Amino acid sequence: MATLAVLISDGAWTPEASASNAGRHPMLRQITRVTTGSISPPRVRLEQAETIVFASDADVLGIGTETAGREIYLYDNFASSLRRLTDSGSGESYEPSRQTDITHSGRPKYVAFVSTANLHPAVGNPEQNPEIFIVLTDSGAIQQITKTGAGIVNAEPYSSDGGQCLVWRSNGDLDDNDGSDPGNPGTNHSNADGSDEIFMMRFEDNALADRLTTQVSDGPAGTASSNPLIGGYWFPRQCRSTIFQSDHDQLGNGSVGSHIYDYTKISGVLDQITLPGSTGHNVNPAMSSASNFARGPFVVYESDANPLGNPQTGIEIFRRRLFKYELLQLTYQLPGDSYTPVVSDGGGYVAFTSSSELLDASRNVRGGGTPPFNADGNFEIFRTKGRKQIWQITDSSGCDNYAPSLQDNGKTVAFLSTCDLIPGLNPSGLPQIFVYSETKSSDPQLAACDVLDGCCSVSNGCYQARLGGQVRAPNNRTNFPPALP
Ligand SMILES: [Ca+2]
Ligand SMILES: [Ca+2]
Ligand SMILES: [Ca+2]
Ligand SMILES: [Ca+2]
Repeated sequence: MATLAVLISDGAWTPEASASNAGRHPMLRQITRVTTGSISPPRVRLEQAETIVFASDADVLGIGTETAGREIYLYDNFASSLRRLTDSGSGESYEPSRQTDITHSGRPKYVAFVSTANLHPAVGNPEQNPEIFIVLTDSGAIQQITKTGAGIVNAEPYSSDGGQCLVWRSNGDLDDNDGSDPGNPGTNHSNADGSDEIFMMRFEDNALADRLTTQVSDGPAGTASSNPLIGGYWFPRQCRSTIFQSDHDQLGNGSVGSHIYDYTKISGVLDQITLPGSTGHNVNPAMSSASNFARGPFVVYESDANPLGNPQTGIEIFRRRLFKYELLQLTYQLPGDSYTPVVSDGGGYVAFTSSSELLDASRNVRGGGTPPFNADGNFEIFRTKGRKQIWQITDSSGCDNYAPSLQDNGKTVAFLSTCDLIPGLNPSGLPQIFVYSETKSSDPQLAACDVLDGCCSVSNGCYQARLGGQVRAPNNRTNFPPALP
């Protein structure tokens, strides 16, 4: 049972605790109530967090609505309505990216995903292998991006904020960039060996019809590059930087393990985000855009390496500022591990899941309770701001909170939880999607926030995040020299 329920019955939220979040009005909402099946990590739309996309085979739309395979769903975070975007027949659809934003884009909003179905017969997928598709969320029209044969696996699609580019992983041989575009010179890589590589595709027109695909990683058979992302500066919201992880030493500098790389579209150059020549398991990158003040972009990732010379503490979260060579260690605790970070534009907020005790008990903690705050070491959702502040967004035991997704201003965090965070609404402990958000006092959703509807707030007595100081690593920041040539 979630500790939150205990706190409610104890009446532990004091006016003092409420005042600690002056100007912030947190709400915690449960947006699914499935009774069977599974749900994939949610993906929050970046600018306004209007929508949350996920895949599921569960009874998302009510009892009896479970599906044979996974399908893609879109939740309207303002209207609190949910709709299914795919109908995959004998196949299934999964791994959706977030809905694209349209600021400065001229392109329609879409959601990229993987499907083994034959969703666009004019192109066709008779082999029913995993292909990349996009669904235009206003019209419902579906486009098939890849057309590959049996045995080819296309996976992990991720769209740039404005939808101009898509990156994904594939063991296919998909590059068609002849180098004639000086702003996108490409790499001349090919993939006859069928290893897992990262491909970056740019839509050349707003109708999303003309495409140019570049293979940005290059490893031999048996190696894998994965977890691609694409983004970069806010303006012009193009696809400058493709980030990915690889277990192949892409630059031949003696790196061992898994490392994170940055491909620059306008130059065709590959850089290494993690320390060149080092050993470690550096994975699960996420990337922000720059802030409006050109602070960033930032890449966050999890690592068991020890790049700052701290005592080895397991898997911790790091933040690397592109172009500045600045590395920050965001978590540090001997017990427990931290995973799957996501970062706001400008790098201010980072959310992640952790089994550690991360609030410094020697400093003032707002929001009630006494340390330790995660003595049972289950996975809780945390959010940091800079190097000083940390929120423990969930407080639970005997269940897990994981797979956070972050709005680009850092104010909305969607995540999966098997906990009964809103008392009585997840009695069977299935993975459900929850949304933590901070709103204005005038937000009508805050006024309507009712526990029976799946909404907890400070004012209805059901929710308060804890805000405290971070446990700091002895060394938590450094500037590396530019990557070796
Ligand atoms: Ca196919
Ligand atoms: Ca290859
Ligand atoms: Ca640790
Ligand atoms: Ca706990």
